[in-house]
This record gives sequence, structure tokens and C-alpha cells, in this order.
Amino acid sequence: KKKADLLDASAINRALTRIAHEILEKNKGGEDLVLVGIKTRGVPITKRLQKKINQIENMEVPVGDLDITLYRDDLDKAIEGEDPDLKATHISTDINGKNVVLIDDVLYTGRTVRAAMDAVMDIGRPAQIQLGVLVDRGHRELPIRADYVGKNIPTSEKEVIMVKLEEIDGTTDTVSIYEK
Ligand code: 3GP
Ligand code: 5GP
Ligand code: MG
Repeated sequence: KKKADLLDASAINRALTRIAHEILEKNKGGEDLVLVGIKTRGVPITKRLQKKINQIENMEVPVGDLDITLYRDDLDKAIEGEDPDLKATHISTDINGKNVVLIDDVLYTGRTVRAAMDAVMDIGRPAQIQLGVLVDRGHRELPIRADYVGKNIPTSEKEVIMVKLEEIDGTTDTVSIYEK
């Protein structure tokens, strides 16, 4: 049951524009950057940030993606019981000495990001790993925080955040909150 729309397409676009600037500011430009999207919706967000950075700095930063899934089909049980599992890695660029920015749509317990950091460490020795998310909904179970946040949305355990992106959902971009 939908409770409210929280971000419309232009609000999402503005948040991503801000994050692109923040990433460039923190990393003193795009030279040492590698952006890594966490599937599914972290991937189009990553491509949008790559495009914005291109528009700002006139350079193409390398991007990659990670596919991290939960063991079980049932999301609730999976979150309580088991850790996320790395399914696939597509990072063709050399990440040694680079500032790797992980990108996801929603940050919740932090377990997905922990698995993503493991996967990155397995393929190289980055200078830094940073994290950017469109939404931080709280409820962390690990000492993980995002460097770049589109919007902090405090939620209860019974609420879920719905992220719709044109590239995946075929509809206009929206972020809304639902009661389970
Ligand atoms: P994503 O692959 O784009 O991140 O986890 C599979 C999908 O289910 C996710 O899409 C996410 O958007 C959606 N989802 C909605 N609520 C939850 C939740 O509470 N936990 C997880 N893991 N995914 C959720
Ligand atoms: P975590 O591992 O931090 O618990 O969850 C992060 C992953 O689960 C993200 O990839 C995110 O897509 C998904 N997720 C967790 N909670 C939500 C939510 O409320 N809404 C959406 N859309 N995704 C969620
Ligand atoms: Mg996600």
C-alpha cells in the first residue's frame, strides 16, 4: 500500500547532479575514479553519474558493476537469516590505486555493501572505497555509512522504499514509500 511519493523525476535528477559534483569535489576531479554500480538499479544510477561527470569535467570515468543477491527468494527471511552472495563481477578497468565509488539505489542493513567491498578487494587494491546511494532508509546492522546520499528517508521495518527508474521499469523516475 503506497503511503507517499518522496522524490519525482526532477528531484532525483537534481540529487544525482549534486552527487556528481560532490564526488568530483571529494576526489579532486575524475582522474582516479572508478564507479561501480550494484545491480539492478545501482547500474543505471552509475551510468547517469558517469554522464553527469562527463558533462561537468569533459571526461569519461570508467564504470563497472557487481551482481549481489540474497540466498533466498523471500526478502524478509533473507535479510534476517543469511548474508548476500556475489553472483557476478564486471569490472574491466584496473582498480589498483583508484578511488572506487560503489553506487546503489537503497542502503538498508549494509550487508549488500559489505559483500560488494569484499568483491572489490578480491580483484584489486583500491586506494579508497566510497559509497553513494540514492536513498538511505536507515536500520544498519553493520558499521557502514554512505559518503553521498540523495535523500535520507527514515523508515520503520514495516515500510519499504520503491525506486522506479526509466531504464529498468520503463516508467518515469520516482521514489515512494510503501507499507508492507
Ligand atoms: P534492485 O536490484 O534494483 O536493488 O532486492 C531485489 C529488489 O527488490 C531490489 O532491486 C529492490 O529494489 C527491491 N526491494 C524492495 N524492498 C526490498 C528490501 O527490503 N530488501 C531488498 N533486498 N530488496 C528490496
Ligand atoms: P542492505 O544490504 O543494505 O540491507 O540492502 C541493500 C540492498 O537491498 C539494495 O541493493 C537495495 O536495493 C535493497 N533494499 C533494501 N531495502 C530496500 C527498500 O526498502 N527498497 C528498495 N527499493 N530496495 C531495498
Ligand atoms: Mg539495489
